[in-house]
Amino acid sequence: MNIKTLCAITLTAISATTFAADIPDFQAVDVNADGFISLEEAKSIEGLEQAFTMADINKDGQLDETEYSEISHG
Ligand SMILES: [Ca+2]
Ligand SMILES: [Ca+2]
Repeated sequence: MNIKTLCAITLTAISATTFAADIPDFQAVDVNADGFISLEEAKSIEGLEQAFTMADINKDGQLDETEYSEISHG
């Protein structure tokens, strides 16, 4: 493993930890209370837009509570 790879892994770990600590409750992000977080709703949370695609496991373009908990609780 070279130093560049190590740095990238470390940075990813740090940002993931920081993000998990700051993430609000599902209900707080689901503004229209339809049980899903849309990309529009995700945009209001700093960092969530970037994590959105990765977190959307079933690729339906929305995050359900299970998918959201994956990023909010690690
Ligand atoms: Ca919603
Ligand atoms: Ca989804």
